Amino acid sequence: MALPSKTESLVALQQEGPTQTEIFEWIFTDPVLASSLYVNIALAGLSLLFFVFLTKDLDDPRAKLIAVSALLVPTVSVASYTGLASGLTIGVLEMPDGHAAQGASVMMGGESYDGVVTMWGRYLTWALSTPAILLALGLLAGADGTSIFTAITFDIAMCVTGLAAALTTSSHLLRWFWYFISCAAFVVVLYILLTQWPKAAEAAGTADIFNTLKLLTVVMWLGYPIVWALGVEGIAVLPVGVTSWAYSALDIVAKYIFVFLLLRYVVSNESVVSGSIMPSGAGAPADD
Ligand code: RET
Repeated sequence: MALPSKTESLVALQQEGPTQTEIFEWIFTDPVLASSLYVNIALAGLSLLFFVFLTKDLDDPRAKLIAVSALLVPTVSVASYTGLASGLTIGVLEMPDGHAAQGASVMMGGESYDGVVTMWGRYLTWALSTPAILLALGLLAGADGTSIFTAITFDIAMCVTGLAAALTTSSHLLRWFWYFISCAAFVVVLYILLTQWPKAAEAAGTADIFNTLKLLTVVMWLGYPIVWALGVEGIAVLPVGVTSWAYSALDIVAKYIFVFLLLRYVVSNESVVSGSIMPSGAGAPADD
């Protein structure tokens, strides 16, 4: 048999990671990890059906926009967890020098692969689900268009730089630098949630529900960077299955319980949230 050419050997070197099938099957070897994904696919799907049923009779355009935005959250979740469960958005990455998991390896399909399991699909799909949460919250508070836009853009920046932190393998320091940038963007989101929108909600007559949801959001969202830092991406004190369940548990409260409380309010207070689909202040007639 002919020896492999130089190009063929290079290709083989580049294809060092596990296949999707190997990852898909490996997930079932850890019941904690497997349940953290499959339980959430089921919960997201069931809550989506329930929320559609709950909001089907809404009539007011603003109430409907809040509902559609809220419905996007479990919709993205079904896709996000299916991406992870199928192995499509999970990878094995070799950590740089200085990282606690540097030199680690993982057994998949009878083969040992250098690196740690990274569930990077989570960070990617947060860039879709968290803006939907913020849009629903901002509309509920009757916030102005500029603050909604600012909260959403900084939130997307937070998710994308969090993804960059997880995927950077060249330098340990740069991983934490990305993490720091992501935290800075998170601070902007927290600032708007805690200081701007409560005033708007007061004026809109939605202060009670807004303050409940604001508290739930702030407390739950603070959990995500903590899990990142303790999990395999950060100082690696939590194993993959536990890290995954920690995110899944935060998701259950920050997404399904959050959306349920929000929609229950919107459905029974349609006249309070009613109005134009434009955020307040937009499209107002000129003063002259
Ligand atoms: C990361 C790591 C880098 C630093 C920070 C993070 C914050 C993540 C947050 C995620 C919230 C996710 C939700 C998902 C719902 O679908 C990216 C973990 C600040 C706040 C609510």
